[in-house]
Order: sequence, then structure tokens, then C-alpha cells
Amino acid sequence: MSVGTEAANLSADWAFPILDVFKIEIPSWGFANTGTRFGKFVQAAAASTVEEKFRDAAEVNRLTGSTPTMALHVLWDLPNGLADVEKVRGLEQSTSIRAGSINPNLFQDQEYKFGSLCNPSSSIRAHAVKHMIDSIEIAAALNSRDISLWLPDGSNYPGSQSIRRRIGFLEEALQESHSHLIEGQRLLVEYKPFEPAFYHTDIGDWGMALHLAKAAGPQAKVLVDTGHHYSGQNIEQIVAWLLHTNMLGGFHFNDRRYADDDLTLGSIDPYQVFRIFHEIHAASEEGLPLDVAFMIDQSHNLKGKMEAMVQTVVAAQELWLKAASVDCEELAHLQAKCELVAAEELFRRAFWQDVRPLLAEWRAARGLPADPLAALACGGYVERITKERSGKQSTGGSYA
Ligand code: LRH
Ligand code: MN
Repeated sequence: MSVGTEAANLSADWAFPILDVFKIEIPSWGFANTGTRFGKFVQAAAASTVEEKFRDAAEVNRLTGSTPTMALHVLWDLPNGLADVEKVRGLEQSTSIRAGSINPNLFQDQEYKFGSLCNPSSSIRAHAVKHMIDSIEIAAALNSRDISLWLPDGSNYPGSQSIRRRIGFLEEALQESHSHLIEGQRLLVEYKPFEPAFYHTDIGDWGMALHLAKAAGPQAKVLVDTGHHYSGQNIEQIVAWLLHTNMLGGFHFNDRRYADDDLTLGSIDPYQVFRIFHEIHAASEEGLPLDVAFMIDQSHNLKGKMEAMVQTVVAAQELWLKAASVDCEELAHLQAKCELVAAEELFRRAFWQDVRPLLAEWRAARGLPADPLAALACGGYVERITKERSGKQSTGGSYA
């Protein structure tokens, strides 16, 4: 939305409609005890059941107004598959939080040691494809649109696997999975350059994911996890390419200093998120067809889970509004005339302005606490769940 001279024009009439439609999905696993390969620091308030995760998500949405859906990981949240759908439906009713993207788990089973959809063994690939189809059916039963696929598949030593043969296995498996999608569903293909594999990863970058999504079928798109890039990579350029090719399906937002650190959004490089959000706003201003799911994918190993999640949503709201205030028309004009400094200054000014007072005004107008994090701190929710859940936490395992 063109606003001319930014700050002065950041009116409620301009900001409120933008904030009213801004939605970001939270990950169920963000509320659970998670760790690293060096261990897990257990938090008494952490959620360990899908009920508790839905309740925590409802509290985040009550405080922020921007998180009506929660992403689910199949084996973590629906361990009995389709048999757990009714329970999840009941939780949707009782918490007004809807099940969001459905994430298959193709990284826990022992038999996936040498891969899941890319495994040289056809029977193991068939088992993995079965889990994909189960995940698609669960999504259909929950009216969830997106099946969000991440694969750890890869190898650790040169010569130990055929990179090219595994591409064939993957194309086949994704085409088979795509053929089970119902109308309106999407298969989001997430790429990651390394970890847990440290020599090659089968879906290692955006180009591979784009090819595989196109080869799978028209309902497949690419998912950009901001933590899944080499440190020198220009993520907003990748986003521009995926927008240009109409292959951008969604994001997993988090932040990082080094690798896939899964830190809270905007905690290390808020300007990175601002630059990504700008690409989305600019594309929408130019009328590009946009259907981009915003999701958070973080593991809160040290911060309180609720605090970290509320902090993340607030940071996302702030950066989305800042980016929306860039006068794209004026910027395009300056870019066309190569007025580099004027263009950069217009861009930077939008990033540096303080939108928090306007956000507080919007929250007050929508019956939300002006400062969600402060409201969480004094609302007693964390104390309540700490009491209810203490003693239930296990130290075993590193994830969820
Ligand atoms: C892999 C990943 C993927 C999820 C997992 C929780 O690193 O980003 O999106 O399945 O984190
Ligand atoms: Mn992710």
C-alpha cells in the first residue's frame, strides 16, 4: 500500500486493515520440550500432549490476535493417525484454534537410516510413501490445505550413495503422493542444505525443491525455511525467484546466527525478515497471484515456550507493518532511475520507523492487550500450566 512520506501517513485507517488480515501459523512443537544433540533442558510448563499444545496456541492467539491455526507433526500430534482426527476436531471446537499444515514425520523410524522417500530399498520407500498418503488423508479429514514435507534424506560420505538415482526415487514418490491430494490441497516441498546429513541432502536447495514440486504436479509448491540457507545466501532473492515463477507456497520463519539454529524470528537479523516481507508486499502490489502461508518453525530450548512464541508473533506483526509501509510505487520509480541512495533511504526509513504505538492502538481497538508479552507475564497462564504440568516432563529424546 503506497503511503507517500511514510511516518506521517502511518494512520490507523492505513494500518488496521493490514493487521486484521495478517495471520501466522504456530508450530505445535514450539510448545514442547526440545533440545539439541547435546541434550534437552526440560521446562515444567512445556506441553507434552496435543491438548496442551492447542491450549497454549489458544492463549497465544488470545494475546496476539494473529495465530488462528497450529501446524501439526503427524507422529508427534496424531500418533494413531486417522484415529486421532476426532480428538483434534474436538480440540479445534474447544479452543477455536484450527489444525493448520500437516507435517509428515519421515525422520524418526530406524528404517529411515539411509533415507525415507530416497532410500535405495523399494520396500522402505513404499513405507515412507504410505506415511505421506496417511498424512494427506489426515489433512483431508481435518480440512487442512497444506501437507508440508521436509526430508532429512541424504548421505554422509562421498561415494556412499548415488545422488542421481535418489533424485529418480524422489520424483516418483512425490508424483505418487501428489496423485493422492484432493482438490484445494497443496504439497509444500521444504529444502535444507545439510543436517542431519552432512555430505549431501537430497532436497538441498530451492532449485531442487522447485524442480521436484513442478515434477510432482500443479498442487505442489516450495516452502522456504529461513534457517535452511548457507550464511552468505540472499534469501529474499530466492523469494523473488519463487514469486516470479509462482512457486512460492510458504515460509517457516525463525532466525539464526550460524546454521539451522531455529531461534526466535527477528532476534538476530530483523532486517532479513523485513527484506523478505518487502518482496511479498511488492509482489502483491504488482498484482502477482499470491498464496503464501506464513508459519513459524522454531525450537525454544532455553526461553520460556509461551514467552518465545508471543515474542515471535509480536516481532512478525511489527516487521510486516514496517515492510507494508514501503512506498512501492515511489521505490520502483527510484529504482528505474537508478537513484540508488534515494531508493535505499526510502527502504531503510520504513525499517527504522517505530510502528509499536500503532500496533498497540490496533490491539486496543481489537480488544487485545496493548502489550501481549506483558499481559502474558502478569496473566497467570504460565504459572497455571507450570503447576498443572510439573512432574510430567521426560528428559529423553531431543525433539518434542
Ligand atoms: C527441519 C524442520 C522441518 C520440521 C522440523 C521440525 O529442520 O525445519 O520443517 O519438520 O524442522
Ligand atoms: Mn522447517
